Amino acid sequence: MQKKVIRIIGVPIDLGADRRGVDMGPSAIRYAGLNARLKGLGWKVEDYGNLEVPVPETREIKDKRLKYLEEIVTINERLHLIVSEAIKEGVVPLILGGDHSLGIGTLAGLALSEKSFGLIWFDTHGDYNSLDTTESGNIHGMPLAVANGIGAPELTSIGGVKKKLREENTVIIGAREMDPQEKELLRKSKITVFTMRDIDQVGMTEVVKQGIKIASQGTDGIHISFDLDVIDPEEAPGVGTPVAGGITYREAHLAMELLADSGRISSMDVVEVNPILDNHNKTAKLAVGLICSAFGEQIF
Ligand code: 4U7
Ligand code: MN
Ligand code: MN
Ligand code: MN
Repeated sequence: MQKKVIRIIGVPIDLGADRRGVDMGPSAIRYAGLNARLKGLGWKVEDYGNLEVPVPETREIKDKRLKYLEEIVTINERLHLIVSEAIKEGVVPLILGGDHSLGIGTLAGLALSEKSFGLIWFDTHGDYNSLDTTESGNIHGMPLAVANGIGAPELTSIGGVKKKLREENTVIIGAREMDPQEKELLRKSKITVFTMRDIDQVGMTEVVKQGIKIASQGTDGIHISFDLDVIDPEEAPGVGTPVAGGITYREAHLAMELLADSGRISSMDVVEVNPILDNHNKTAKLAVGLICSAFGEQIF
């Protein structure tokens, strides 16, 4: 990987998760020393600061199937322009969440570029709910579907009506909890899903190698969307939606190290860190470690 510029963009949003504290994620991750560590790796770090995001107490839920839709549209409209500008300038956007609804803006921003990107989505969840399949109405459970053109038109049209991802170059890693109808919807797509069972059976190395291969075919780079809840809650207690049986600390690092070796990382989202549920910023520190592994830190 050529060492150049990383642009950090904080998105302190928890509207997509219906208020769970993940709005404090960007602060917690910066507090854990992100900028200095990246500089230590030889990157030039431009911190864009945080986007302005309203707090839920000042807003009302208008549609229970799409909570805080208007606000989430506004934020992602802004985010997609910032991400697309970064790509145009040849800098690496690193988006700190915040809940995963910001993935809508990131992917829309990447899709505006003339380059094409594969996508590796590390998550416990499929994030593939539509407004017909969602049981919660929380938009952070929808970004992958939205990027694939499925969902509320207000969301799918951010950055234009075309699809924002290439299904055949899209991979989910670490899945272990999906809603029944969400599963059906995802099975109809060409997205590749590596579940926890796959990781148990063949190992993280094999899963990530296959993932990189799939995300690389015919693309110019790979976007990583990393939901910290993919990691086991023992190691990452500070997440919006903890679910037992996740990947280990080392499996997570190994995945980032293999991706760094591929030299193909174009951009990254790090989402769902919840400092309220965390244990002395453990999860934010882990997030910083993983970002550093993805951007070239080596053990030896
Ligand atoms: B995350 C859920 F019902 N599927 O839609 C939903 F289980 O970004 C969870 O991956 C979504 O953390 C989790 O609300 C969204 C639920
Ligand atoms: Mn997610
Ligand atoms: Mn998740
Ligand atoms: Mn859940």
